[in-house]
Amino acid sequence: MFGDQKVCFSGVQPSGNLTIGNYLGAIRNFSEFSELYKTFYCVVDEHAITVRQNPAELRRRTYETLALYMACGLDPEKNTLYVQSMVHEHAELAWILNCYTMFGELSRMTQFKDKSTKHADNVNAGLFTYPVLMAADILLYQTDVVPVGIDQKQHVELCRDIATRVNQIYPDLFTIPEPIMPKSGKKIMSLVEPTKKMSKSDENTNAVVYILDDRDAIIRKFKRAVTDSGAEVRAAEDKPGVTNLMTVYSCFTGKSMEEIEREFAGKGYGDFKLAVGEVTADALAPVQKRFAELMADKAALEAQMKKGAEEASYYARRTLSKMQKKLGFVQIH
Ligand code: AQP
Repeated sequence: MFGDQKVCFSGVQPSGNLTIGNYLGAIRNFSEFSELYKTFYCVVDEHAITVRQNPAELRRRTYETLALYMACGLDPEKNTLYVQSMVHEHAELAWILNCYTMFGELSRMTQFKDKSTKHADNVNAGLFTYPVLMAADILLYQTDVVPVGIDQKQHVELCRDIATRVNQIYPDLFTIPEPIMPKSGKKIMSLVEPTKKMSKSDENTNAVVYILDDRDAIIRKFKRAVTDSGAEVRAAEDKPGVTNLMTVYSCFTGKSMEEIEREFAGKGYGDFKLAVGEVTADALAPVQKRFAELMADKAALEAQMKKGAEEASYYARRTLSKMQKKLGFVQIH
């Protein structure tokens, strides 16, 4: 909370082209908080460099991610939209919080285990302390709620533990945040390996539907999606492929799993996959159109980055300086 206003914070890494997982699990849900909360939505470029990035691509995706926030309905007048590396307080608070985070806690993070296996040649300290930077992102704004997909829940829980530990020493320094996940779409799975999360950094582009994929690519990818044995459109634990496609269909149409089962009773996977592709393409078309308009005006995006960073810094500075004072850092005004 800042004063009597509740705060919502979330972020997306510009570590690849954004997927329908990022959209359904996170970004699509951001705008519902705009009216009731003070909202901060950040492009977390500092998180992205925990894995090697091509600088030109990182720069391009940073603009694109900000433009996608707006294309997905976030009004910059009602939401603070900004880029993490432009607000230096994030990195500064992260250093301090590193000193309140235990090695054992970080070792238990499943994302670290997964990413250190995937990038075995570059298991850097940043990959290990990634959740501490995320805790700083959240705590700087005295955040009450963090809308995220389920893969980030463990990191928000660690953030709560860190904040509680600091508050035990310095009472009421941080608001303790809650993760908020959508009822449907909190974990969209890969189209090729449906037991694995859909990820923007997946090298197999057929496994992933990107928010900016054109209609033909979307329909083709869903047509080729791995389904399960049998031909019935039915959600079940032993049918992860079909269940995932039903989840996507449900997210875009608002229909329940039962309604979808009834709609496709007696029809084969072919009809169903085409329908999933079509509703996805229809839903993304207006986002893509708005995105193209926004990307055509780079100067406006840069002005937004500047304005957003100034707004965010105002709040971030207050929390950081409070923490520094408590720690005994000399402050000269
Ligand atoms: N497959 C998914 N289903 C639902 N939600 C998802 N999110 C990510 N993948 C899915 C949510 O999107 C938000 C932004 O994610 P991120 O950029 O912070 O990083 P991530 O969670 O590591 O996402 P990716 O796409 O898998 O990125 P890479 O490949 O770079 O690691 C978060 O709220 C996340 O939960």
